[in-house]
Amino acid sequence: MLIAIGIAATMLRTLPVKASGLVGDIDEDGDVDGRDVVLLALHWNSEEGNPRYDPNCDLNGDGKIDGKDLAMLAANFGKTE
Ligand SMILES: [Ca+2]
Ligand SMILES: [Ca+2]
Repeated sequence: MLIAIGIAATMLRTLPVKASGLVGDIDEDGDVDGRDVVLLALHWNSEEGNPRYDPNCDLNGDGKIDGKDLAMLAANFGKTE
Protein backbone atom coordinates (compact mmCIF):
# COMPACT_ATOMS: atom_id res chain seq x y z
CA MET A 1 0.00 0.00 0.00
CA LEU A 2 2.74 2.47 0.97
CA ILE A 3 4.66 1.47 -2.15
CA ALA A 4 1.60 2.14 -4.32
CA ILE A 5 1.18 5.59 -2.77
CA GLY A 6 4.87 6.29 -3.32
CA ILE A 7 4.69 5.27 -6.98
CA ALA A 8 1.53 7.34 -7.52
CA ALA A 9 3.16 10.38 -5.89
CA THR A 10 6.24 9.94 -8.04
CA MET A 11 4.16 9.64 -11.20
CA LEU A 12 2.30 12.85 -10.36
CA ARG A 13 5.63 14.61 -9.90
CA THR A 14 7.06 13.17 -13.13
CA LEU A 15 4.14 13.46 -15.55
CA PRO A 16 4.26 17.20 -16.31
CA VAL A 17 7.88 17.10 -17.50
CA LYS A 18 7.29 14.33 -20.07
CA ALA A 19 6.84 15.86 -23.52
CA SER A 20 4.72 13.01 -24.88
CA GLY A 21 2.50 12.74 -21.78
CA LEU A 22 2.65 8.95 -22.01
CA VAL A 23 4.83 7.48 -19.24
CA GLY A 24 7.11 4.81 -20.69
CA ASP A 25 7.17 6.27 -24.20
CA ILE A 26 10.93 6.77 -24.05
CA ASP A 27 11.49 7.35 -27.79
CA GLU A 28 8.43 9.65 -27.86
CA ASP A 29 6.88 8.07 -30.95
CA GLY A 30 3.43 8.02 -29.35
CA ASP A 31 3.26 4.45 -28.04
CA VAL A 32 4.82 2.21 -25.41
CA ASP A 33 6.20 -0.83 -27.17
CA GLY A 34 9.25 -3.07 -27.51
CA ARG A 35 11.43 -0.21 -28.74
CA ASP A 36 10.93 1.60 -25.44
CA VAL A 37 11.76 -1.60 -23.52
CA VAL A 38 14.99 -1.93 -25.54
CA LEU A 39 15.97 1.67 -24.77
CA LEU A 40 15.34 1.11 -21.08
CA ALA A 41 17.36 -2.12 -21.23
CA LEU A 42 20.32 -0.30 -22.86
CA HIS A 43 20.48 2.07 -19.91
CA TRP A 44 19.48 -0.54 -17.32
CA ASN A 45 21.02 -0.38 -13.85
CA SER A 46 22.72 3.00 -14.40
CA GLU A 47 22.63 6.03 -12.10
CA GLU A 48 22.85 9.77 -12.54
CA GLY A 49 26.49 10.63 -13.34
CA ASN A 50 27.06 7.30 -15.11
CA PRO A 51 27.75 7.67 -18.89
CA ARG A 52 24.97 5.17 -19.66
CA TYR A 53 22.39 7.09 -17.63
CA ASP A 54 19.65 8.69 -19.74
CA PRO A 55 17.06 10.84 -17.93
CA ASN A 56 14.45 9.87 -20.53
CA CYS A 57 14.68 6.28 -19.27
CA ASP A 58 14.45 7.34 -15.61
CA LEU A 59 10.67 7.34 -15.64
CA ASN A 60 10.20 8.08 -11.92
CA GLY A 61 13.05 10.61 -11.84
CA ASP A 62 14.83 9.08 -8.83
CA GLY A 63 18.27 9.17 -10.49
CA LYS A 64 18.42 5.42 -11.15
CA ILE A 65 17.18 3.24 -14.01
CA ASP A 66 15.89 0.10 -12.40
CA GLY A 67 12.88 -2.09 -11.75
CA LYS A 68 10.71 0.81 -10.63
CA ASP A 69 11.07 2.41 -14.05
CA LEU A 70 10.42 -0.93 -15.76
CA ALA A 71 7.25 -1.33 -13.68
CA MET A 72 6.02 2.10 -14.83
CA LEU A 73 6.77 1.21 -18.45
CA ALA A 74 5.06 -2.18 -18.06
CA ALA A 75 1.95 -0.49 -16.64
CA ASN A 76 1.56 1.45 -19.90
CA PHE A 77 2.87 -1.23 -22.28
CA GLY A 78 0.78 -1.38 -25.45
CA LYS A 79 -0.82 2.02 -24.86
CA THR A 80 -0.82 4.78 -27.45
CA GLU A 81 -1.42 8.52 -27.15
CA1 LIG B 1 7.62 4.58 -27.92
CA1 LIG C 1 14.19 5.56 -11.78
